Amino acid sequence: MKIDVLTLFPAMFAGPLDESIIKRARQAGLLDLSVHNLRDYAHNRHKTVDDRPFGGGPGMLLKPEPIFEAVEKLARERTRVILLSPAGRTFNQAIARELALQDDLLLVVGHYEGFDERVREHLADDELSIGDYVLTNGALPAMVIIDAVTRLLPGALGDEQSACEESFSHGLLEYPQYTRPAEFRQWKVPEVLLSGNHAEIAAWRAQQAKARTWERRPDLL
Ligand code: 4FV
Repeated sequence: MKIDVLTLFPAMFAGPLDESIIKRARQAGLLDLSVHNLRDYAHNRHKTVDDRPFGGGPGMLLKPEPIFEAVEKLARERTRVILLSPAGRTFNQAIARELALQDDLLLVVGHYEGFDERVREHLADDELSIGDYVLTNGALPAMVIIDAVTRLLPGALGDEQSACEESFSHGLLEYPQYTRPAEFRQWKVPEVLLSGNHAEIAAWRAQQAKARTWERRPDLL
């Protein structure tokens, strides 16, 4: 998969995407990730990428010209251009699975008060929000999406099993899990998990996942 990121803070992407599973996926060629500086597509003396909103109001907006020039240079035929902003559809595991089937994503990171509307109307294929709260900039949302999508790429996770046994994989929260010691400070691991009876273990886990989802996230049911 190829992912390009267009942002005013390329340096923020160094670190979180250079470790562990994402690092291995990049080294294994499963993910080809490139981060581009939007300011490189602003050509006046001050490399201006933002301006005041018409009609007044607080803050600055990202200008259309640098974004259109960058996207038209970086995007290929099958590239899916995605804006990151609080006004987007809320990202979730189903959307992560959807994006993991694409070959090519171009993530346009929001900054300041957001985008000139013509970017949304004439350039974006999709718009995603990682949640109903306002961040200082869209770099973290882009990293969240890159992480959630990359781990779904075939071969990215060591043991394939784990991607399908986790929260949201069946629309439920994950069942409780335990590891050694079987007794810690008099707190014992549920007997059924020590029984070796896989049918009973699977039934207990399914019941626990439903109960936990009902208690904490009935909206998922
Ligand atoms: C955001 C979100 C988000 C809004 C102002 C960046 C900030 C600044 N992006 N999901 N929540 N963006 O808060 O995606 O432009």
